[in-house]
Amino acid sequence: MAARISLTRYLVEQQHKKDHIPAQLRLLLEVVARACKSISLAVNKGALGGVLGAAGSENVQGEIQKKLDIIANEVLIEANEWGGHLAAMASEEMDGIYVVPHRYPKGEYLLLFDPLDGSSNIDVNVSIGTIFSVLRMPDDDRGVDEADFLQPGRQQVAAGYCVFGPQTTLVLTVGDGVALFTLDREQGSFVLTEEDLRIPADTKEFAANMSNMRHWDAPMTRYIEECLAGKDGPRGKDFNMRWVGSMVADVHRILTRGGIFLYPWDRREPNKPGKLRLMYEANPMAWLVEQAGGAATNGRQRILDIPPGQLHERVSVFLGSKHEVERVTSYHSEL
Ligand code: AHM
Ligand code: MG
Repeated sequence: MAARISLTRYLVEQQHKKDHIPAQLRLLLEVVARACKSISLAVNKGALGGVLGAAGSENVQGEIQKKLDIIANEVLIEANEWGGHLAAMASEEMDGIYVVPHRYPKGEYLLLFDPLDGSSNIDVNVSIGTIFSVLRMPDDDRGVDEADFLQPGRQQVAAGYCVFGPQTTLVLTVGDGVALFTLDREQGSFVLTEEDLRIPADTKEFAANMSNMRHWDAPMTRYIEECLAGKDGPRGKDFNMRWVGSMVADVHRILTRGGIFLYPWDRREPNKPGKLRLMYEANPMAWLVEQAGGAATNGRQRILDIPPGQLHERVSVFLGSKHEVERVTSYHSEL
């Protein structure tokens, strides 16, 4: 029987292979994985752990926070603040950045996360997850501030997510392909179960919240209408639709069997470029998808090239199978 490869062993081997995972980054990723294990346990307890329902507060974006949003945020902060690998953290659930307190050693990395993605699915027992992104502190010796985080996604040094579904799976890239680890609950460790995930360039499956269709712009409407026209339409093939409503779960399906995920701008809030967040959701997912041979754009440009203007910036997202993302992106440039 082949030896089981733990997350630690995978990271050590990556370090030897490429020398691009410094010890601090390896520690950081192991701590994030450990935090994901704790969140997974809380998620699994559900009503028995008193973790379901609303927390009675709103985040900086005016969204109602669930108890698990706050629990997951605290777990990630407490796990990561003392290890000496981080300078600061930023989260979808916090207004500003969280600078590592002076009593702890300061590291050279920045961690960003959506602690609990798919909040609307928590109470209905549907897959949810944690998304994370790691940047390096820019080279200078002043204190850390929000501007240090405003780096384009192509500068990420690690990105990943953990899905809490029928299995708990951690999906990770450090810039050398995408690896998938499954949580062995008895052993309490993440075990490598798939290496080098690849997204097929073509697909017949799309993921979009179709209830928003009447609010979309012309390129998005055209793309979906052509998919819906099926075999008799311009695409000449029937499309299937899947929409979980948790980006982690929808992207996980795409990394597993292909597909395209679309969350476009819509005219109800014309000044908002999209619903999803660039730094906590779009960037890490875009890098994972690119590392698996797919593509990710905002309809006009590669997501990883967008210079962020602010921490909680929103963005339109088109990602997944390369030929489909290229198609919907080309429709935007024809406007
Ligand atoms: P969240 O991070 O607060 O859970 O919001 C992000 C989620 C994504 O996971 C998902 O793709 C999207 O919001 C679904 O939103 P909607 O149901 O409004 O279409
Ligand atoms: Mg989210």
